[in-house]
Amino acid sequence: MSLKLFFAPGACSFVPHAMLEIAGVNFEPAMIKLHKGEQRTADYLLLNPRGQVPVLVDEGDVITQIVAILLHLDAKLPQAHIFPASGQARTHALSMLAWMNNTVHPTFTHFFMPQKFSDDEAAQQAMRTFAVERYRECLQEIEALAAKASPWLFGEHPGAVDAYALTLLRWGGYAGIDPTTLPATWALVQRFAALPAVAQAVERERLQLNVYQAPAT
Ligand SMILES: N[C@@H](CCC(=O)N[C@@H](CS)C(=O)NCC(=O)O)C(=O)O
Repeated sequence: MSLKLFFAPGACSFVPHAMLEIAGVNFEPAMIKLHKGEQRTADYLLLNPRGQVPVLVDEGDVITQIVAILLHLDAKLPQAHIFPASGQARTHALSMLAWMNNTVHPTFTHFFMPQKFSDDEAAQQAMRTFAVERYRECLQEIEALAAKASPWLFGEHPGAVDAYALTLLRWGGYAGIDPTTLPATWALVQRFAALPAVAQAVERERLQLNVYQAPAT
């Protein structure tokens, strides 16, 4: 098996990164430094013309988009329990993953990279302010789910949705949202990060879980 994952520290690529570690398979981690623009080098654009992580290369086949990568890995590595195997739990886990990827994630992008949506500085500032409030609402929705975790968001195995919850809660810190104000998610995320396999991905990405900085008084 030849698997290579292109990831960036702290980015959404953490989700497949953590899942590959949980699966316990050999894979080649390839770090892309987004702040250095490595996603826009000619070589990387040949791989993914959209200039984004994650990219999974499986036996030479290039796969982009988190949802597709995770479904591919889930079929290939059932021992990882990336999603519940069947039934309602699987359906609802996929529904939550889709929402995280198509709504929560882009809401953060409107805060973090407003320049992708407008070249008007005043509009960018307004967008950031608006997006933070929408993002807070999204995290509160995840918090309601985390409050019912037993013990993970979708059952007995830690899965992709737990990993995405970690990434999204962590990003909230950059948006000025204190993760400890979302106690069920914060507890879940800390538990997830402490799993020995996940800790490998956290270590490789040098992730600090709580990046929130209280405003100076
Ligand atoms: N819909 C894509 C989103 C990927 C994405 O937004 N990746 C971000 C990191 S979280 C990225 O590579 N950003 C770099 C850039 O846009 O320059 C997916 O599901 O894979």
